[in-house]
Amino acid sequence: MALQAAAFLPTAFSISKEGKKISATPKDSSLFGVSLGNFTSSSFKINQKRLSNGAVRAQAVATTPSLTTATVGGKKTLRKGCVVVTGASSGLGLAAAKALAETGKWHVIMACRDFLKTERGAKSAGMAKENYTIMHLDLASLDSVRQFVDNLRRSGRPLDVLVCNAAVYLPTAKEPTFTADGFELSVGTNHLGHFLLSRLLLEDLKQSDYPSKRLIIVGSITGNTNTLAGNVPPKANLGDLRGLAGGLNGLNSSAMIDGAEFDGAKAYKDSKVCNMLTMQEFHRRYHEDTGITFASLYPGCIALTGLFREHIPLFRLLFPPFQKYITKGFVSEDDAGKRLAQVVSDPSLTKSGVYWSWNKDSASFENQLSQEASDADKARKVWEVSEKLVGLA
Ligand code: LMG
Ligand code: NDP
Ligand code: PMR
Repeated sequence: MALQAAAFLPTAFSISKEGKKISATPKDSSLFGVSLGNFTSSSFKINQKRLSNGAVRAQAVATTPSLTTATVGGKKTLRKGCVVVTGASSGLGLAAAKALAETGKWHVIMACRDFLKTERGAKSAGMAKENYTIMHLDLASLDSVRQFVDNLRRSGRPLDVLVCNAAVYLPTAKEPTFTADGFELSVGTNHLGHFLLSRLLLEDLKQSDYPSKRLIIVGSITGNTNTLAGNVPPKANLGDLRGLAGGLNGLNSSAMIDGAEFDGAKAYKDSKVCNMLTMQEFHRRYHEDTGITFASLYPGCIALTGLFREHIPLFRLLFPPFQKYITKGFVSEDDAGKRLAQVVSDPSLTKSGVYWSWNKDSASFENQLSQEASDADKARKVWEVSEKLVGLA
């Protein structure tokens, strides 16, 4: 379905709030099908740059957000946005894929390790065939991550938004298990697999001409020790990263980031801290130059997803009512999916470096991360050690 340029208008404007550059390749003096003649010159600066391929790229920097007189350029239409969602076979990822597909403005690449499960999920969510593509990705294998990136490039689809959503949680495991590359499975999948994926796909995001390019990494309250939930033992703590630096292999190094004894629940929470630190490090390194929005979020407690499949049956029985009636932090998959979809495409959520949460009325707000999850020095170290582990440095 064609996308009307009007859909992008608020995006273009709110970008200006961040002083962010947006780019387009206008054939005439229009920006995404909107005649530039409608903008007052005081509010837009157009810098024309000649690119290496000879094309002219206009960088429009809006300086005021209140351009209400702009009109849509009649017949002009735009392509759909293309979003990759990892772990879209169930839970939050599937619900977000559904919410995005339903808008008709997005083509969702469902990046999953289980094709049939994903296909069934998409069907039962009522997703129309033309709105999604399933592509194989096993985050517990760096080869698979590289293969996925190749396949995506070969598909010829642009990449406008990447959502790092997949995760495993192994709270009852007594012993660590490992990825194909020998990393403890939860940090290996949730953090290192996504780290390589997002580093490689940054290039593709840079090349996209979409008005609001985003890289989203799903975080969680349980990794934040400035909250009650983050204080339920075992608490997240990356320590001095000695286990991560040793490769998390459980042989000549600990399977835990902090070098301590294996604890599956802690490994998950640690992985979420890495996710939130990585988002901020991306922001510091690349936001200004690329205009890409980097964001993380806590979508609420989606107590009925597959995330808890490894937990004891009693937990799975009590956890949903506990969250619904006691903490009141419960959110349905559908509602959580809409929240993630907002972070993907809502024109008002273009601010970069933010950890989004939602209040009781389901309104989004910029949340505060814990001290460790916002420690810039630790973020840099996690980045540098992770680079080595995934073969980027
Ligand atoms: C650890 O166990 C593991 O050791 C570790 O390996 C790892 O798996 C980790 O984070 C994962 O879990 C931790 C956990 C096990 O223990 C704790 O969290 C310690 C406290 C446990 C105490 C549980 C019971 C009391 C709950 C009180 C909550 C405070 C509010 C008061 C409420 C009073 C309620 C009567 O714990 C569990 O697995 C238990 C799971 C926790 C869910 C709590 C459920 C409790 C409440 C049940 C209420 C249900 C419904 C009410 C709805 C009404 C419906 C009309
Ligand atoms: P689900 O278990 O429903 O979804 C997790 C997804 O990750 C599944 O699609 C799963 O695929 C996929 N996955 C796991 N391992 C791999 C792998 N090696 N390669 C590719 N995909 C993989 O859980 P949720 O929807 O709850 O979790 C989604 C995100 O939300 C996670 O990042 C989680 O940390 C976060 N979150 C969840 C909360 C909650 O309350 N549920 C709260 C806060 C954050 P498969 O189907 O093949 O197993
Ligand atoms: Mg928690 C406001 C209170 C709150 C919220 C929002 C969550 C979210 N939890 C809260 C409170 C509590 N939890 C309390 C008081 C307890 C002690 C009974 C408690 C326990 C608890 C356990 C055992 N909670 C858990 C577990 C898990 O195994 C889950 C976990 O830690 O996964 C890593 C979990 C969660 N609580 C949450 C959320 C969102 C989770 C799981 C999902 C996640 O972080 O991704």
